[in-house]
Amino acid sequence: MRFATGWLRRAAAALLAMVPAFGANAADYKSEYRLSTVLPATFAWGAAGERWAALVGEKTGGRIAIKMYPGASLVDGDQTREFAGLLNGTIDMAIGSTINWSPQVEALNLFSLPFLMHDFADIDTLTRGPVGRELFRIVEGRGPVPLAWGENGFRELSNSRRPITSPEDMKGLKLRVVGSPLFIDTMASLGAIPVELSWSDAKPALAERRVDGQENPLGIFLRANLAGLGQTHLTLWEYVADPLIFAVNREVWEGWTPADREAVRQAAVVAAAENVAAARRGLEGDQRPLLREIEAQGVRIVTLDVAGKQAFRAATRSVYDKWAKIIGEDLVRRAEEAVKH
Ligand code: X2X
Repeated sequence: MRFATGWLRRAAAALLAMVPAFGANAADYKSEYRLSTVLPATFAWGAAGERWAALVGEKTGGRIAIKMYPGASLVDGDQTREFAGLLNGTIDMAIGSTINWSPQVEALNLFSLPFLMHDFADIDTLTRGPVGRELFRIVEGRGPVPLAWGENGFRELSNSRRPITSPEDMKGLKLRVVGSPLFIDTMASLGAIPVELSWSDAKPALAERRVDGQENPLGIFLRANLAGLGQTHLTLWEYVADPLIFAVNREVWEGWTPADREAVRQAAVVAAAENVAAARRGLEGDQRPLLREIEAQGVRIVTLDVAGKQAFRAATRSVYDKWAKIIGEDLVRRAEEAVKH
């Protein structure tokens, strides 16, 4: 450019340096960025956190040093406040469950609509397609920068009392749930008594038989040894699944150079893809070897077929309809269309 010579160019550079997005300077980086997860590295979720941190360290030559805080410890273990922490800067980065964030981001209740998704392919269709992009726009509109979808998994039902094959079997069972009031509605519609507890409170409550049952992905059921806490009946019903979101606090993000942001994003994409694979390990195909491991812990497994699930679907239909309105009917209809078999 003809005029952009000498003092003019220097003045422009000085001006740009005053704008934080352009002036991000590695010298101003924090010595530690705090990454929140609910589960520790012995679970696929926490392992994903460690992996994300390690990859970011590698890709940024150690400029961005991340420390993982499992147990949602940055918000005193109250996982439903994790999103708020990510907004107000108590948390710099998180791998958060859509369930735990849904009290603040109502659209994320989508994945908790009973029996919306049937299989892993359905989860992928939603997270990797236009619905997932719309949800990221919604999260981003609230502040945090979402980077990639990970996975906790389909949530299966366990209890210490009896095999559950129909909604009648759930009558009067005290079931631990977390997060959104949607779970309270769902369990109540099935005749159970929902009890809201964070994960850290759930295990002692199960051990002391203050609650009869819970729902969680099978990898968690196995590795947390819930069978050892008396959870010896398991029903495979795939009623909801919770994808995880890799995200960064907005101010933290804007404080990084564009190259470092790109490094963090790429690291999230790699760690998230590995996380999805790890969350599904042993649960794909006909054999599903993880089920044998669970049975070896002394657990009796009931597998519901399509007809078996139908009674649960019918019993929870009014909850589905009520929450479709809260989530946004348009988004729900688009999701339904995308996973139609
Ligand atoms: O608390 C749970 O059940 C867990 C670990 O699965 C979540 O954070 C949603």
